[in-house]
Amino acid sequence: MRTGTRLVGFAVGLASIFGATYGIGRVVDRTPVAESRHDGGTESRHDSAAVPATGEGGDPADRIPGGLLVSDRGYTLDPVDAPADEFAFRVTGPDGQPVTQYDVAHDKRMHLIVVRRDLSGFRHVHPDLAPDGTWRVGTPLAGPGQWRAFADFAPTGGEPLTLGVDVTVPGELTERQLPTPATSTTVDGYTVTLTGSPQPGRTAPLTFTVSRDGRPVTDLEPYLGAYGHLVALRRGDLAYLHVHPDGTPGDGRTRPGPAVGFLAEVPSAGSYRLYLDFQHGGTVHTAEFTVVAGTPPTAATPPTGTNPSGPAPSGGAEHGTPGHGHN
Ligand SMILES: [Cu+2]
Repeated sequence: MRTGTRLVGFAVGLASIFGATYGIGRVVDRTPVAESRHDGGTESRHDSAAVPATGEGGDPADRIPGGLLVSDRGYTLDPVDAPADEFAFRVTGPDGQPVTQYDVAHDKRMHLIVVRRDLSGFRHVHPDLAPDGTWRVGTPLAGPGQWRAFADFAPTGGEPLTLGVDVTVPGELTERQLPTPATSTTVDGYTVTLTGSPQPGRTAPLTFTVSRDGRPVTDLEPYLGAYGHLVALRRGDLAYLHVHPDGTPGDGRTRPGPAVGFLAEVPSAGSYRLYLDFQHGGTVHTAEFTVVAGTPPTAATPPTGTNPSGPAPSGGAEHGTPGHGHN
């Protein structure tokens, strides 16, 4: 464990709650901060680079879902000290040096996802790379808690990777219950409904339908090269699944809403939290759903038939309600 002098005292309360995790606070700075720069990079697209680094091959690490390892295939996620309003990290490569060359995937060279261990507080941001290999972004950590930070990237010359690290933000912790499974949610005035159900070990379609004020939204804007960007996290260990859209803008068949389709495969039965980023009106919105994998697919009811009065439990999900704690 790293030295975390600012965690003294705070760690006492957390230790009993998160016995299996380790916290790091502001780690000791080891490198002078280089001036951050915006760099669009080469905008080569990697839509076809959909294969996660894990999940194939004979290496034991290949069978582990993404995001569970802080170090994999010689690459290590390494948070560095930063001002309170920033989050900063590096990725060190097989040679022990910070990686400075990254391929663009989904329009960006680095996708940073953060979420509390209780699956609240999800943010998906894009840091800026300094010449010395330090990534910096205005901190996405919205308050106290035990957070997980995922770096989703493809080092030039290497395979795509998602590494994860725990980060503790000191303060009074209020653990949130995982919302119950539902097929409809609202965010920023939009109603998003979900049809389909993730199935362990095989690919299943997930379709999100976006409406606003009772009308289908048909002018979604491309975000990260798609009309939606979906991350799924497994309850219990926060295994990370970056799910890829079924179709891309301009391919002749993919329309800008109201439906946004994905093909998803989850590694096991259990509860997952889905985070759908979509852009409309120049703003990115995130719709969140709790789903239980391993239950029969929900009926493909048209979105207009959805009860707007609130989250309706999906059929067959009752035995997977939060609090069961099986994984
Ligand atoms: Cu991203």
